[in-house]
Amino acid sequence: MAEKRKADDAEPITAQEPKKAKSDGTTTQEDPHWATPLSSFQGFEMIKILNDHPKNKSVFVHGKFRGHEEEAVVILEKTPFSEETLPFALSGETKLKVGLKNDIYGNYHGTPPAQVNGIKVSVVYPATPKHLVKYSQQQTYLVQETGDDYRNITLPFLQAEAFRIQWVYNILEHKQESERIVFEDPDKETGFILLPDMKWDLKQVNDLYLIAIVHKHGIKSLRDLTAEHLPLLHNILKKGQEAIQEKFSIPPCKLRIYLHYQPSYYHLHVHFTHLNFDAPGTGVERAHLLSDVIEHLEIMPDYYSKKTLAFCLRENDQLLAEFRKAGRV
Ligand code: GTA
Repeated sequence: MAEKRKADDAEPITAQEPKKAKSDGTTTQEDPHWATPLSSFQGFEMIKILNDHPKNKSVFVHGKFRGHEEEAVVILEKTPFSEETLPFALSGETKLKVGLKNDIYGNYHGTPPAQVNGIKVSVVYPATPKHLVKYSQQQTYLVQETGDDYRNITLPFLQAEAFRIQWVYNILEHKQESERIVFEDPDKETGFILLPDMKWDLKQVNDLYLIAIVHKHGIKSLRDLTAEHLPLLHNILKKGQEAIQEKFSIPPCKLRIYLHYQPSYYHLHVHFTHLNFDAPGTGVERAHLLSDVIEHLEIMPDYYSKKTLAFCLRENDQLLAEFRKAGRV
């Protein structure tokens, strides 16, 4: 019998005991049906397009699998070209259908061979109502959160409503994605794991996206950082840059290294993206460069408990309702 997850994804963000998970991704009879990796979209029934980004060539779809009650969010994204795959695209195997031919100008519809025709697929299954809100197109509003707003409005809300971070514990305990780890410093205070972000398919370095997840538990976000965390932050910056240079030959001057505020997952992590890649969440209302964070804490040890931080909230975001209730938006 399939295990039914709570409709609400909420889980306390502190002091939770990580649940057990298998390291090899295999499943057993007792596992819920959704624990098995998908091999196709057989039986998928689309309910709604939640969001659509023609510029990024991605679409966010809400759906279900026939015969199962859990809902899913599927993200489909066309992948960039790379130097390695271009020879396959520009070969006799790519069939061309002429759309327009005028003097020296031509437009065609091309059907390239399978190896260059892949799409990136991300699936959240079972998806909760909070995931549907997160991936839906909505009006956004800029909020100016003071230190007091954080303590009085945001923090109590987070403690009750944050997204599950079981996936983070699975990585830190080498129960999942261990084969993908690029670098690990196991120190309990200053250590971290650097690995490819879920959004990167590792096919080409021009959209490189890695995350460094700290080993230390209990640092929820930028707001919790003080000068006490400077050794941790310096360590992530230095060793993260070195590891990326060594493994992907990308120098520090080609990396954008930042934290999100607000993040979606309240266990401290740092994003490393290629400077040429316009990754989601790099706008001034969300991304905080790690080098700036370090400098702010060096100048003022409790900077982030005092600083007013701006971020966007979406119309259906419960936190926006809390800010409205408090007359802060
Ligand atoms: N390796 O299991 C995981 C995993 N999960 C569950 C999340 N991440 C994971 N990485 C690994 N394994 O960059 C990654 C996320 C994200 C980071 C958490 O951890 O990909 P954050 O806490 O600051 O949260 O970072 P963030 O950035 O909001 O999360 P997310 O999911 O990236 O959403 C941000 C927005 O980006 C979304 O609202 C959506 O508009 C867009 N987006 C999300 N996923 C995709 C996608 N696959 N393709 C395109 N756009 C996307």
